[in-house]
Amino acid sequence: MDPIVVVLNGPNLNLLGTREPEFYGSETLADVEADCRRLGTELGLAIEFHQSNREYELIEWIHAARERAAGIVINPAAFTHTSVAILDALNAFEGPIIEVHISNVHKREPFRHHSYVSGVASGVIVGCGTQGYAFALHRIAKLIDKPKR
Ligand code: CA2
Repeated sequence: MDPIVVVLNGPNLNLLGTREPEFYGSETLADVEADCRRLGTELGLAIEFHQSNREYELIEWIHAARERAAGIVINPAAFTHTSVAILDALNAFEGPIIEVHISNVHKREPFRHHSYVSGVASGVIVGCGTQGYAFALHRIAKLIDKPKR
């Protein structure tokens, strides 16, 4: 069976492709999911893709990943900048974690420059548009071939 990679998306990312194309481009989250699934098949990864506007739901998916997933790709969206709870949940996950931001958060408001998640991530991909998810899956595929973090 292919190793499972859980791709998690935080609040408001369900609106992708509907507003603010200057930051987030024109792809919808359904397009991103389809791209991840296509690439997952190529890389031999079973993709589980989720989005929620609720912090607890993201935390529960991270907990569930402990039992069954080889890696996590996460765009925590605004929770990146606020959530110690998501950091704590990710700290309990033993496999590689790649943090993705579609926009270049470092070119934006100062409050977006700090991430609670980066300290636990194996890698961070910022400002590469929705292509960042593909980069993250390639990186996870490489990391799980080798001894973990
Ligand atoms: O650049 C990213 O991927 C972010 O994680 C996106 C978050 C933002 O709070 C982070 O600072 C950076 C916002 C996601 C909201 O996405 C929308 C997309 C289209 C329209 C409205 C919101």
